[in-house]
Amino acid sequence: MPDLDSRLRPTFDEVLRRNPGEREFHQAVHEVLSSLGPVVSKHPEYTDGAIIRRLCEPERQIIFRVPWVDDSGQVQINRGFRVEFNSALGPYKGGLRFHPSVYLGIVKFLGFEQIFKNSLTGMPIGGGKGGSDFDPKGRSDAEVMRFCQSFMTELYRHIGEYTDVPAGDIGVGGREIGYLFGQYKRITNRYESGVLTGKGLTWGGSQVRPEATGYGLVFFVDEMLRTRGESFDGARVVVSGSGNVATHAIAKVHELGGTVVACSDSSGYVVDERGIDLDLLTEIKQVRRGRLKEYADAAGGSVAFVEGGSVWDVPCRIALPCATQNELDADAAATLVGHGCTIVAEGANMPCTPEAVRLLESAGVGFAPGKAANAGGVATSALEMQQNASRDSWTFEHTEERLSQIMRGIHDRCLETADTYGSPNNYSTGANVAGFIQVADAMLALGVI
Ligand code: NDP
Ligand code: 2IT
Repeated sequence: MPDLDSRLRPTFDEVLRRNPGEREFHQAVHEVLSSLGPVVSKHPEYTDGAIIRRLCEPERQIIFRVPWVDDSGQVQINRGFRVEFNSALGPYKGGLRFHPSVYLGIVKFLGFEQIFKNSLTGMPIGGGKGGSDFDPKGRSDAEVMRFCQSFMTELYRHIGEYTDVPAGDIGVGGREIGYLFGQYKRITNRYESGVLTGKGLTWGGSQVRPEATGYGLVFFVDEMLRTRGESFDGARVVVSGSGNVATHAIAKVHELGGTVVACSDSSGYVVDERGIDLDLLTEIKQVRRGRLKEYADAAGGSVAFVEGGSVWDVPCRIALPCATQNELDADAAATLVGHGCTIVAEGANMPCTPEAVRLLESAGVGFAPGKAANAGGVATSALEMQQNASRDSWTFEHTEERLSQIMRGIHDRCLETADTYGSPNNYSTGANVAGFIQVADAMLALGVI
């Protein structure tokens, strides 16, 4: 990792010492600190008040056992997490991830990113994240329900509409939020809609929340294109993943005139030169919870499934990584550059390795970091909280317009801040600095807590 400003190095060393083995958390902290040198030069009060040191230490970390009984009567034990990272701007807010790779380092990296992302949205939400090493793949609905009920039986005491408001992430969608909300309601005897977001439309959910992260990502890229005098019209796009974020990103790219020619899952990728057929993809991945290979089997003809390959080998002008952390490394970045890619925007959280980001930026590729480009999901969660608090529900059109304005606002704020802090056109610097300053100022105002 390249060296940090000498005033920030001791803070990073402290993070390394206090959080041994949490590689992804170290990576996320380093990435933010690497932008803050010019900020501490301009604002010594942030170092004097130990703001950055405090930001790197979660306010609260909860780890718990999640026992449940599978369909064959066996007792299964998973580990549950909720890291309540920072509440200077509002109640902790961030998703829950159910994936076998989840451990404290993943939850902390996601919670840390969430602080700055949520700040960038301009909404009153702090940062948190949670999840479990539970693997929903191949589990029946009844097993997922029993797991969610057991998970909430511990989590309920830590959350609340004014305290901490979880939502979905990898492996957690509408089905899981339903089971979680049901158990919360039962235990507390409260219909507290604002305690979770990503709810169904008939029980307190918001229009556009399922679509929001993918749509928001594409609105952000549309704005990047506009600053270059370009548009999605005729653009060849590659998206990784085929879950919630990927699916809705594909839909919006197609609506704006681009063509997504490839997408992936953890087993491989498909190339469909006619453009990914969203109805087919949704039926296989979201409805049947099947594998992407079935897309190629069903589409037949010229559609290829490449088992175990890298989707970044497929030439494109715009690349949208929407699967998971560190999925796009320096080799993939070099391949993209070689193929003439001009924009990489992160729908996932931290999908590009630091080496990939350096390579892309030095090659002049427009790079949008996740904490800015994928903020549409949590921003629409905040709109869901707003609707719950006022017992109102807005139309699809109104909510999508709000999302679009928020994403275009984040885009402009990144560029203006990058300019002010001496890194014109650098979206990473803009996002880190703009996200940081708002939280830092609130922390200063609230005293040493
Ligand atoms: P889903 O569970 O709906 O989809 C995840 C997709 O990524 C699947 O296609 C999955 O493949 C693939 N994937 C997951 N883990 C891996 C892995 N280790 N290697 C390769 N592929 C993998 O999750 P989401 O779409 O909600 O989340 C995707 C990303 O977007 C995550 O980084 C998440 O943190 C981020 N994000 C999500 C938001 C939301 O609102 N949902 C908001 C902002 C960011 P398979 O089916 O084979 O597992
Ligand atoms: O990473 C993210 O921003 C999310 N998974 C969404 C969080 C939320 O609270 O909607």
